[in-house]
Amino acid sequence: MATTAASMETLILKLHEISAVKFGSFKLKSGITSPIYIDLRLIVSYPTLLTSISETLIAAVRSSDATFDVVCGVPYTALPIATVVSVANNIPMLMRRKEVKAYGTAKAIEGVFTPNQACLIIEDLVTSGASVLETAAPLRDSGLRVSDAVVLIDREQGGRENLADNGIKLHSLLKLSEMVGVLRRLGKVEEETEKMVLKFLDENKKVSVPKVEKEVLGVKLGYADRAKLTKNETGKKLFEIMVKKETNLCLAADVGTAAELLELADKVGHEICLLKTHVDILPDFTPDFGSKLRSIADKHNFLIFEDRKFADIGNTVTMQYEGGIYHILEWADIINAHIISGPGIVDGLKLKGLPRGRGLLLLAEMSSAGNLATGEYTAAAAKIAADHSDFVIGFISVNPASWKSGPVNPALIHATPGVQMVTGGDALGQQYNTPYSVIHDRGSDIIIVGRGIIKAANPADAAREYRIQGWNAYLSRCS
Ligand code: S5P
Repeated sequence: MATTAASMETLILKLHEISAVKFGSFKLKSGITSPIYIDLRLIVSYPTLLTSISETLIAAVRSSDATFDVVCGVPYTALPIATVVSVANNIPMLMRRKEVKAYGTAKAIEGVFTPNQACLIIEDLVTSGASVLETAAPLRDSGLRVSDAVVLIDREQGGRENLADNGIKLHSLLKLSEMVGVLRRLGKVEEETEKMVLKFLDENKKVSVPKVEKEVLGVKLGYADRAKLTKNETGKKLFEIMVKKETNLCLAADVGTAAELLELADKVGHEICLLKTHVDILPDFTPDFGSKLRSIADKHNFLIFEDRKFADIGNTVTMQYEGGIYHILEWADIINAHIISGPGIVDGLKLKGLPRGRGLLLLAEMSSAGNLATGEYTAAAAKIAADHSDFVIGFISVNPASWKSGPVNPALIHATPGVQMVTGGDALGQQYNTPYSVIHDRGSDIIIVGRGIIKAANPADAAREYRIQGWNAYLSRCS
């Protein structure tokens, strides 16, 4: 069915007739007072109207370039609309559970789907776009692609832009101003009222995503809550250590010898949640290195992260992880991998690591100038992580707040290298940001600091300073 101006007018008139469009003074969910209120919950009582809204919505999406395999309505008002769309067009539907606590678990989405299917979100009304994002987040966490949302009414208050920032294109049937214009033309509202609504819209063009909804999206969830969402035992333990020791500092222990490394680990162990090694730079490595480091880690309660940056095919990395002279699997709680070779690398590492309760970080971004881990590559890392959330505990990332694929499952952790007290870089392309900017502005969780600590006159004092700065940045992000 093509959407004609006449059919839109009929729809608007009908909505007005059933009092789904009200004029007066209304307090909205976002806190602002509006001279117009739209209540589309009523449409369940008017099956013909519900059918015609559903037909019009699907026609609008079909005339665009959007493609999708399944639909999902934003609970609750859009659920009947999505159901009618699904039944009338034989498109499978998914349901998002609204309970916040179920978020991030397999039960967050009801229905049958396969990873990488595209899901069209259906919504009745968009203001800030927060409700659509709340539904998009668990769909994406479950491995679905979400790039389009269709809505009956766009209140023109920043929703389109907020969704675009999160990689979702908004298809709207009606803009609020157009709707009021039609009602005015047909004599249903006074000129005065129309002016008031237009003035209100002009003054409230941008409604930011409200705080409470950011919390639902995981932006403001604390480490303690996120520990509860984590399926992987190492990921959970990491969050718990961070909370217990009040530290989000990872030491990059890039020192010259194993002896120095063990000494440093013991000196700064109480300040850190994680100690990162490059075991292949240690000339005095011996087979008991792992157990020695392990006992220091147990003494100070930190985890060990071997920054091996696996990059080969699945079969090869299983051998590199377990064998050779380093036997990384034996002593490292956490390892990391590039995704250049595709998801098979995760399957390979998981084969060995998961039975031992280990965790994997994916390199989604890098800190060095001119690196190629950007855009689509970063989005692919997010997708692989969502598909393997039993073993992948998070990412090496640089600016997760800017990811076009939107917020990831809050169970996943972000660890960011390239951190010093002042911005800058080294002579070989490393780029530094401050602890505050990494944790507060860029939405990361862990600062990875190497030379900022190990080259300091007193590494233990420097580690303490980084810990305090990193933790305060986290606290200010939460408040
Ligand atoms: O993109 C990256 C990824 C990593 S893991 N950029 C990095 O710098 N790293 C590692 O973080 C790097 O190998 C080094 O061990 C540490 C940064 O050290 P710093 O001395 O520059 O703080």
